[in-house]
Amino acid sequence: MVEQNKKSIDPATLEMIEKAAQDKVRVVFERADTVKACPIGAEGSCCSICAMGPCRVPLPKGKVETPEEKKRRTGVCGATAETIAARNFVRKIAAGTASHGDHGRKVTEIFLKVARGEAQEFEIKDEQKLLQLALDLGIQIGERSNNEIAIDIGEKLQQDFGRQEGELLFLKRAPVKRQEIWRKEGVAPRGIDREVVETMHRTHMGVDQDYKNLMRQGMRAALADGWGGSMIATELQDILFGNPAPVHSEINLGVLKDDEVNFIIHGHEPYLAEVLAVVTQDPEMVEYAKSKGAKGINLAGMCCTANEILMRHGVPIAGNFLQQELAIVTGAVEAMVVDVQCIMQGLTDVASCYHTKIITTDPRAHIEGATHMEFDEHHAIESAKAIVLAVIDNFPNRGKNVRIPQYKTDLIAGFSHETINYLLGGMFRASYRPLNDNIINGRIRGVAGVVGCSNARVTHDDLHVRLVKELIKNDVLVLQTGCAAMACAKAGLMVPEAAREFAGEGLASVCDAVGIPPVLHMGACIDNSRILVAATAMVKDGGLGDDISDLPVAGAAPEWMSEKAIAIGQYFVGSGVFTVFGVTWPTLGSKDLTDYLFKDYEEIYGGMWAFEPDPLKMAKLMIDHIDKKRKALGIDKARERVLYDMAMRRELT
Ligand code: XCC
Repeated sequence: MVEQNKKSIDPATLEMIEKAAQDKVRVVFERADTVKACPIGAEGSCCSICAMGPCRVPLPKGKVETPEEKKRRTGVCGATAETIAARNFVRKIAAGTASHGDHGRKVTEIFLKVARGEAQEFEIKDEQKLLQLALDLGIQIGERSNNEIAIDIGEKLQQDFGRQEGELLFLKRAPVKRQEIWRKEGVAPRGIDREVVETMHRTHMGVDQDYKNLMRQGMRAALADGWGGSMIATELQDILFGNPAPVHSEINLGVLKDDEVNFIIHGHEPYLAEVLAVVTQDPEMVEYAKSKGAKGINLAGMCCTANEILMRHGVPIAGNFLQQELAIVTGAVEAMVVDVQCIMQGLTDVASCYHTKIITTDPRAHIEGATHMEFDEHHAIESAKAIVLAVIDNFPNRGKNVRIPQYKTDLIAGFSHETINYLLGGMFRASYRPLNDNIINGRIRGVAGVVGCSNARVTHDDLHVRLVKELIKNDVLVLQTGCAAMACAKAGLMVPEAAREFAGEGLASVCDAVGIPPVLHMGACIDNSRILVAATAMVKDGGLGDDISDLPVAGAAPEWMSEKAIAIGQYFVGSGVFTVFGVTWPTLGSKDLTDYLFKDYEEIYGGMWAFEPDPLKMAKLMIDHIDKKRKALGIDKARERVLYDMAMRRELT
């Protein structure tokens, strides 16, 4: 149980937990106290895939197991702890890949509808990225219109979902050496859906019963996420809605307004949110809000939908995953409009204590007790307006029990791969050269991706912030997505001034020169694919080895909770990145499997998993790995450079 004052480091969150208690409203933090996590399930030792079980095969605590005892630790069918933990683990990967894959599929469908003129209220916003992608995919450009090119792109990428043979198209983007590893290991994904289906088949009772072979399929499914579903989603969203560029905004519950209609959009898929960003500014809608006594309409985001519209429109963020119910507890939210993923079912219960409406908008995600108003992309503006009107109509129902915590922080977001390229290299010679040079000369020690969720089993935001502060203090440039990015933004790490305040001298000097924060917001979790692209660009720029596994980089998800996080971690490991997770580790019930993922993987993939709940120890593991890679590259000495400070210069003259 997390102590009351240790539930979060965020003052806005703590204030609203207190208000929830006063209002006698049950929120996630309280449920986490009363619902105990199952220790056997947590270590992957419960098999529930057939009705002879569930069979529980936990690792005996406090004693060393004899080989005979280990042999007898099986389910009714004889499945070993290894097989059971591996099945559970790869099923998590399949669910994560399915979630990102289904997101990517829907983007592709909308992209095609737009190109075919069937969704006329959307248009292709980023021509440059469209043409670049056409070149990458070998699609003819010539005199053809953007829509004609887009149809070819959409149809070609759509085949990746149902492809039965061959390889996903974007695998070719990876360094050649990486592609060879995937082929040698037999883990190059064929089709996104095929890998998910095969994972489900192979984990059915009595199919694949060799944990290494199960993990091979798990790897193939995970790579189908990172280099498939997620990458397709990011690419096509950028083309359709615009490639993110640096944008200023604000974050935390303090972005809610006393005198305006507060409208929160929550979830992951950005189509409706894109339209809302425009429709809520519509003078007709603003007038309507005024007619109901409000001064205007205040759109704010939650979770990854928030990241999407932050990156492209600068829409402020109300908070991350664990703050979704707390936003309602303010009493100031007219509606929370949701799409898919990470939407707590507890929302409707909390909303019933205030005037807030929960509006579901996606046919795949209904919630009992919510109002369903389906978003129709064929009539995007009309259906968005219907939602906005319903939200405004709820403003007069706002009660007196309103308290908006007065905490919000400035941030700069919008660091897509292309933006980093321009910022580092300049408009006319965009490249990663300056980043590679600064890594080689030691000003930047390495690069870390710190991503993932918030989790009510640990102190909210605390692990993210402590880990990231430790990394930047040690000159590690940090790239972020998801709820992790929001935690660090709230802590003030995503403004350029943070470089001088928190970063080591080397990193701070580079940030000053380029004008960037030491912690870069790269978008939603689907946009972790941007980190793969950035890492590949570093390899291709030269001087840092010839594969992602040669780079002085590491990844972490210190407060992870979702199955998508496991899929993401696995595809980073499979792409050659050392990746550390906190909170809990879902294969601890099998030592053999855990050793395989933590140790043997390094031999096979050059990247491996680790588990470390303490953020400072986690930072140490990551920095040690970065230093190991620097040493292998022969650039470890560069860090011990002599700095000519003012006193030394005076001595010389
Ligand atoms: Fe969900 Fe993406 Fe996790 Fe946040 S970080 S809790 S998955 S919203 Ni993706």
